[in-house]
Amino acid sequence: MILPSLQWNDLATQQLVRYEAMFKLLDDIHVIEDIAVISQLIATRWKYFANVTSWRMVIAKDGGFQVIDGFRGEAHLADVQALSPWDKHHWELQRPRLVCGADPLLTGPAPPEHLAGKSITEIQALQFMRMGCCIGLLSVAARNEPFSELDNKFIRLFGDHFADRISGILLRRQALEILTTQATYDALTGLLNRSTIIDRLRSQLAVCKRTGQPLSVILADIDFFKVVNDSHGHLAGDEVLHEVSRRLQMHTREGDSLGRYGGEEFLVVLYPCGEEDVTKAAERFRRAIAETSFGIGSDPPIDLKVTISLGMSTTTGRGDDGMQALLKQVDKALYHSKANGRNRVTAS
Ligand code: GH3
Ligand code: MG
Ligand code: MG
Repeated sequence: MILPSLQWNDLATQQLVRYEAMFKLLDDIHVIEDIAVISQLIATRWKYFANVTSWRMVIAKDGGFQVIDGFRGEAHLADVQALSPWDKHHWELQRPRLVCGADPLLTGPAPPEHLAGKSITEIQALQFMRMGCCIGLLSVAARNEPFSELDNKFIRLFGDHFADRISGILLRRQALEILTTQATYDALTGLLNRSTIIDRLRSQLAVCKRTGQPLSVILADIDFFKVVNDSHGHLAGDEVLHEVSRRLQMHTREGDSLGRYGGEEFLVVLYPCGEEDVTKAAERFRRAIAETSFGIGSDPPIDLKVTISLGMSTTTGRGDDGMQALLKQVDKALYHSKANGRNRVTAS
């Protein structure tokens, strides 16, 4: 009579230890945001609560997939655009599948190399479905003996959390990237937006003050832009803005910054760049717009002559003159270009 109760106790204790190992790992991965670190922890500790020797987790990511392979206590991560035949087959199957080593029904694609081999007895492929879509696929291999009932429970429970954790991190990253892009770039032109180009100017000015190397700014404004809107409509105006931006960007040196400063105004921050070089750059910008006419719209495209007026200013960072003073100067120079006939460059 004593023996069965002892066996029961042993089993219960063993089960408890395995549960604790799993929940400890769940706790640990819950506070980590780095997918590589999470994967490494899992690769080291999965064996403490289930007979899983090697595994692969596939998660949808940015139109492709993140593939995490675990074997011999190591995790390996890769981003792929297309799934391997095994993963594709099971991703699309959308129902769990158990493949036994000696399974006469073992048809279909071969498993990944690290999930195969003589001592592997079974492979489970589990899909994780959310709102009717597959978000993840877990393939796990058992060595020496088949998965027990308890293994199956642990694998499903843990795999579910694992898939949610990784896809949650990927989704948050994606959302953050979108927000950062929206906060940095102007939606119409794709150039840096006003606040970002001003931030760039502020930080470059700080470097200029430290090094004493000259910094220059160019302010460009499209001439008679209101007429474009009034004569051809706002959409045509938007197309002109887009094309002006593209041409200015093409002629902006790497390391310099170009942003949409206002409606039809553009600010270029050039560093390091002295008076001689900024004059050449401003002329380059002016010609890039004025020398080739714009084909706007289609059916048929309207041929538009577009010009810009520019102001430029250079500082060596000496004295107390800050960013506002520099912006004021360059604005004044632009005003002179406008007053003196437009389609020209003026230095302050
Ligand atoms: P000037 O040569 O003196 O600069 O004349 P202008 O007509 O270019 O200048 P004004 O300030 O009178 O008009 C600027 C116009 O730019 C008015 C405004 O509706 C237009 N604008 C500003 N932002 C946008 C935009 O995002 N899209 C379009 N289509 N037009 C815009
Ligand atoms: Mg204008
Ligand atoms: Mg303007």
